[in-house]
Amino acid sequence: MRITSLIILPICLVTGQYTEGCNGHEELCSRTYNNVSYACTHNAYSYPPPHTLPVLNQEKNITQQLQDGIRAFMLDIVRNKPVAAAAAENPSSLQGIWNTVTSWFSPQSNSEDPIESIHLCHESCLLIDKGPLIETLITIREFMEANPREIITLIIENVSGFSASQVAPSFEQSGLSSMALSLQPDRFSNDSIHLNHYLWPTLQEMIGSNQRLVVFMDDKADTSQVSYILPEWDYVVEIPYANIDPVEQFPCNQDRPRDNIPRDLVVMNHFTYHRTAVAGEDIDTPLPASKVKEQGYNTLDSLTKHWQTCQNVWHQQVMNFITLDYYDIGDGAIFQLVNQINGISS
Ligand SMILES: *[C@@H]1O[C@H](CO)[C@@H](O)[C@H](O)[C@H]1NC(C)=O
Ligand SMILES: *[C@@H]1O[C@H](CO)[C@@H](O)[C@H](O)[C@H]1NC(C)=O
Ligand SMILES: *[C@@H]1O[C@H](CO)[C@@H](O)[C@H](O)[C@H]1NC(C)=O
Ligand SMILES: CC(=O)N[C@H]1CO[C@H](CO)[C@@H](O)[C@@H]1O
Repeated sequence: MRITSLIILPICLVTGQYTEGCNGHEELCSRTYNNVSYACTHNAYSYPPPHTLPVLNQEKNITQQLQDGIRAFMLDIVRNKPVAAAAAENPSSLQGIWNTVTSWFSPQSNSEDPIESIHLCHESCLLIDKGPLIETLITIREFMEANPREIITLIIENVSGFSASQVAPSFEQSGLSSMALSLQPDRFSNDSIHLNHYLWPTLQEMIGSNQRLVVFMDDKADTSQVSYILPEWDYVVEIPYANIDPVEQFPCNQDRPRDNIPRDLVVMNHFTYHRTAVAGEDIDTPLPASKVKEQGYNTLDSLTKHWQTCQNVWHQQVMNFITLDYYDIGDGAIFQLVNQINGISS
């Protein structure tokens, strides 16, 4: 008897909290990947510490985000570059001066190793540096292994312009690449509306084949080199993200790419920036959590209003990635909206 309980304990530890349905709901199993809405965090890695600088977009770490139900993550990858190289960049612009100053204080790696040099940072690695991308990928891999019925999406902003081949080793060594979806040439189909229309698998198919991770990258994706790093703008459009507080009505127009051709998936950005003029230049910083709360941006009311407007603009196309700063503010409204979009009652 004692032995039985000793054996059960470790099994319990590795068993995840999400054990039924597809992304937690039976109703979603037969839906295609692009016909589902997912809760998404903007700059998912930008959580404390540091606590006080105006660079944060989240309060919770990635583990907590996963446990709370976030299923899509926007991640910025930046070269953690040697001091001299950083200082030599754009020396005359305000951004260049900023880069130079920050580079003096930034703990820099001289490594050219792709795994060591690709960090999760916001523009510069001084103010916020969440370490090598691979560390966060390992966190995600551990969650996905413990929760084998969950579908996760990564939207990577390639700030430093890494090649897909440079990014791939982090995925391979974290163990995530084996779970990443590659697209099959015979599943492309031309509808007259969407560019590159793909017959996405259902969530159940993704779970069955254990291809449960979808990776998009905004720049330099090259599927002939790395099949699972998908070019974001072939399949995804984003509505405007540069919304300056105070926002009366969040916009829904197609912002990126600006070709007015719909894609299979839509990012509904719903976060704001605080704008300060410094020496004639506008500096936009994420709105602090206290302000997000005060302005009610993350309430169900604000989110629903925005979503309804977008539904009209997008002729009922599903808003796939509901993207927030400080998703934990708003009493879980992001999850309520996602469930509503997905037609889940509770
Ligand atoms: C999306 O899912 C809903 C609910 O199952 C279904 O009615 C609708 O036809 C699906 N749309 C597409 C484009 O597959
Ligand atoms: C993430 O945050 C939670 C609290 O929200 C904490 O318990 C946990 O230790 C943190 N994990 C890591 C890896 O820092
Ligand atoms: C879709 O359109 C592209 C370009 O117009 C064409 O090359 C391709 O063969 C078409 N695919 C199908 C399945 O008809
Ligand atoms: C969104 C973003 O920062 N994209 C950058 C990716 O890398 C290229 C090449 O360096 C830049 O031109 C883009 O601005």
